[in-house]
Amino acid sequence: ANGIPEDVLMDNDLIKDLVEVAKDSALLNGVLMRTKETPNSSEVVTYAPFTLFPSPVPEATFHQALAVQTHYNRLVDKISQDSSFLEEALASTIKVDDFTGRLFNIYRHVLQEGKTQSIVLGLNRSDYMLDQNEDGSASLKQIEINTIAASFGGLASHTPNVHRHILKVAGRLEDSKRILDNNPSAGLAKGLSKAWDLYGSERAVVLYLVEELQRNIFDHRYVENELWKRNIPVIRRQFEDVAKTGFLDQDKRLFVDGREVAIVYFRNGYMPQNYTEQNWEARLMMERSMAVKCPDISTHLAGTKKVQQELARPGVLERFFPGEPDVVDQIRATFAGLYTLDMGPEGDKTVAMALAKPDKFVLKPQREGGGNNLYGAEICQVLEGVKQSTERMAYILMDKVQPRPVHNYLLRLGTPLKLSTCLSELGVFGAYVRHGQDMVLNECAGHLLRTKSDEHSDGGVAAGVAVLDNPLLV
Ligand code: GSH
Repeated sequence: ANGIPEDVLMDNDLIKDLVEVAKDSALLNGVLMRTKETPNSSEVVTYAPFTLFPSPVPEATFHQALAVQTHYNRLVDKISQDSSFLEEALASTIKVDDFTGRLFNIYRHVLQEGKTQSIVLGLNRSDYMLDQNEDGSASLKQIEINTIAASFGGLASHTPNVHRHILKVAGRLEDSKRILDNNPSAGLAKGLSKAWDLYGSERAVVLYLVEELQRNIFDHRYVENELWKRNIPVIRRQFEDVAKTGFLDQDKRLFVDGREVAIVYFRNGYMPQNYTEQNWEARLMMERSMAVKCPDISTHLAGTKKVQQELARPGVLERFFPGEPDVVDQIRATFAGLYTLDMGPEGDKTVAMALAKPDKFVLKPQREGGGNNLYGAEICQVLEGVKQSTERMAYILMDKVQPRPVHNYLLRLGTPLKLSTCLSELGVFGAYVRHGQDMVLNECAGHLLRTKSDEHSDGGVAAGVAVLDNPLLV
């Protein structure tokens, strides 16, 4: 039931040759990243980190993940429109978590002022791991859903050819044929261009809201270029640029550097460190504007860990999908155990459970970008400190998903080659556009397999922990 046999993995001469071939293939296929040393220059670039071989993923769970994506799109969108749910779900969190609180203030502001734009564009990625069952089978368990800056769809469109080539050179033509096509670039661009069409102004631009250090620019460029192909103009700006040159006209149209903005595509703004006071004001101005926001503030909030945990309560999914028990079942089947840390007996029970068996759980704060979750002894340390106080409400507790480890080589600039014991995470991209009450686009936009050494408990590609991969269906 495995992917690449151990004797291939242990053939040192072959591996050495393949690594050379692999790096060149990544460069030739445009699986690229800027370097740490020159994050804002494309004069010298490197391959984006990736696995030497694709990793096995059971076919049924792979298709299950793709099939549930359009339901997740609808769920996120429904949550974003349900202000009483968001208010209740996040009430405890925003009391103690300043970042979520500030996002929530913006949300309240635009709610009071009244929404100015009826076009909603969602580009998200639902991430899963495969939990190993006792009988050897695996079940798909959602780790989280990213509703802002869901990345690596661009590069993931180009990794299949790299693995196909490596496998051929390794003498594994049949495996090579099993690598799936994947094109999230096109799927994400389809959502952006649909929303741009609906906005209805040829001159208006798509604004990529980007960070200061732009190592992952090539991932962005693939989607950007899909837009330019359709004659949709794209500009890239930072919060500071919006703060300096941005304004709303009397119809609340957003202008930045003299250009009308049809869509703000946030590839920044998901971490507290992304915000100065000035940046918070710029975010508010964009949220108040007529521009389509990807995501808008309510959709951003729908992606919080606290919302994820509230969704797992009995009856909550039914509230969002009345009369659609099949949809409820499909979504719920992907939930891991999720537990509240709110004050009261239920939260007390969660604390006791976590302290008794910390290795069975993950303690998650309301953070994005990777590397924030707590495991094992850290869970005890942190919980012992906050268990008596409302501070504990900033976290949720989740069952730790235990996937089956697989051997592979992780290729990353500056990291010595070695055989690693690896865990994979399967992401599925979703794209949707709603115009008023009508869902005018709702699609699964492709997948992203990422793999990391089991020495790291947490962290993605951007955080320098995981690397790009492809599924080999087994
Ligand atoms: N700002 C960078 C970009 O837009 O390319 C990185 C954004 C980022 O870290 N996005 C998270 C993600 O998808 C979601 S908030 N991470 C995947 C990974 O790093 O593996």
